[in-house]
Amino acid sequence: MSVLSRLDPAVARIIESERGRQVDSLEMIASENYASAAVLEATGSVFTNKYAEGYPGKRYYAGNQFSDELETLAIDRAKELFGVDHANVQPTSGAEANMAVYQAFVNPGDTIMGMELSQGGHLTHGSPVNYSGRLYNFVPYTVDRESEVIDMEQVRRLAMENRPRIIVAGATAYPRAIDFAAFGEIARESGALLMVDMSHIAGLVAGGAHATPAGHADVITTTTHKTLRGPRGALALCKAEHADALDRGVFPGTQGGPHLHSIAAKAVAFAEALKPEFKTYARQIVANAAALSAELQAGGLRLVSGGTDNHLLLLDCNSVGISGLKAQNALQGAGIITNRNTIPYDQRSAYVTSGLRMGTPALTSRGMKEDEMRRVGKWIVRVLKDPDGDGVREAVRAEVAEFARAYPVPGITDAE
Ligand code: DSN
Repeated sequence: MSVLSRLDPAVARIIESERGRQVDSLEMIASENYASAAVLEATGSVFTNKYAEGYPGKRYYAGNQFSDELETLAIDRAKELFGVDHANVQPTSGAEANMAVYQAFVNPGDTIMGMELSQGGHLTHGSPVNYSGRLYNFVPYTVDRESEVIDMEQVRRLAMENRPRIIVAGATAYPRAIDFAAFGEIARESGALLMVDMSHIAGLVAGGAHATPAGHADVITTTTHKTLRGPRGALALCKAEHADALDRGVFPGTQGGPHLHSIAAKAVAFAEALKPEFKTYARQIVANAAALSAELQAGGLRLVSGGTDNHLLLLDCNSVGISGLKAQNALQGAGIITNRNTIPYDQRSAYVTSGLRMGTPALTSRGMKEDEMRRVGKWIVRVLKDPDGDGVREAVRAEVAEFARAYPVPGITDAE
C-alpha cells in the first residue's frame, strides 16, 4: 500500500482512477502526451521543497548549491537540444513564458502581431479576453479562406502597415508546417522582433521532424509537456544579445521562485530528446498523423487545409453534419479523447465549435504506428457517422479498451 493511499485514500483513489482512464482510452488531444517514468520521478522529487529566486550563482536564498548544479545542467541540455545561444528553464507555463517575453521587449500599448485565436492561434497571442489582448495592441493575422494556410502575404502587409514591435509565429490548432524563415524575413523588413511559440511542435523540432525556428527567431518559447514529452512547464530560448532582457522578463519580471522539481524533470526530458531514438519518435508522430488523416478522408470527413504536415489534424465536423461539441462527446463515449476546436471562419461559437482537433503524440508514445492509426481512424469515422447510436458507441468503446490495453503506457504500465 502506498503512503498516499494510507494517509489520504480519497486523493489516492482519484489518482488511481485517472491512471486507469489514461490506460484504457485513446488520448488524442494534440497537446497531451505521456511523460516517462524518469520524468515523473524527477517531478515528484525533493526539489519540490526548495526556493531559489534568482539564477545559478546569483540566488536570493541560501542552500542552493544543488539547485545551481541542476539548473545549469538543464540550461546546457536545452541549448544543445535546440541549438541556441541562451536558455531560460524557469517559466512555469507557456502563458508565463509568453508574458515574460512581452514584459522583456515591449511596453503596454505597444503593437504586436499574432495569429487569430479562432483560426488556430493561442489565448496569449492577443486574445481580447487574455492579459495579452488587454495589455498590448495586438493585430491578428489569419489563414487564407480557400487554402486554410497562413496567408503570408497578409502577414507581410499587416506588418508593413502596423510596424509591430514583435511578430508572434506559432499556433495551437494549425496542421501545416510554419515557414519560420519567411516570418523572419518579414520581421526584419518591418523592424519587428520575431518570437516563435513552438509549444505544439517542440518535440518535432527537437527530433528534426519540423524545421527549426532557431536562426530565424529572436526569441523562442515553448511548453515542455506536449510533443517534447517532458513535465508540465515551459522554456524560453534566445539569441545571446537578448539573454539579459529575457532573463529579467522571467525573473523578477513575471515570476518568483522557479519550480525546481519541474526544472529537474525538464533536464531529464531534454536528455531523452537528445537520444537518437527521439528522432525516430518525432518522425513517427508525423507519419501517424498522415496515416490517420488519409483514413479519415477516405471515410468522407473533411480536414481543414486538406491534411496535415505535423502532429495534429483539424476535422471539419460540418462534413458529417454535427458540431465539434457533439463529435467530442460522441468520441469520448467510445473511449477516444479529443477536443473540440473552432475551425477557420467558424459559424459556431467557441464553446460549441465546428471542429475537432486530434493529434498523434500520445498514441505514438505507446508504440502505435500507421496500421494502428488506420484502425483508430475507422473507429472515429464509425462513431462520427452515427453520433447518437448508443450501440455503435458501446461496441467501439469495448474494442478500444481492449486494443488500448495492449499498448504499454510510458510511466504507467511501462517501467520506462
Ligand atoms: N491548452 C493548450 C493546447 O491544448 O493547445 C494550449 O495552451
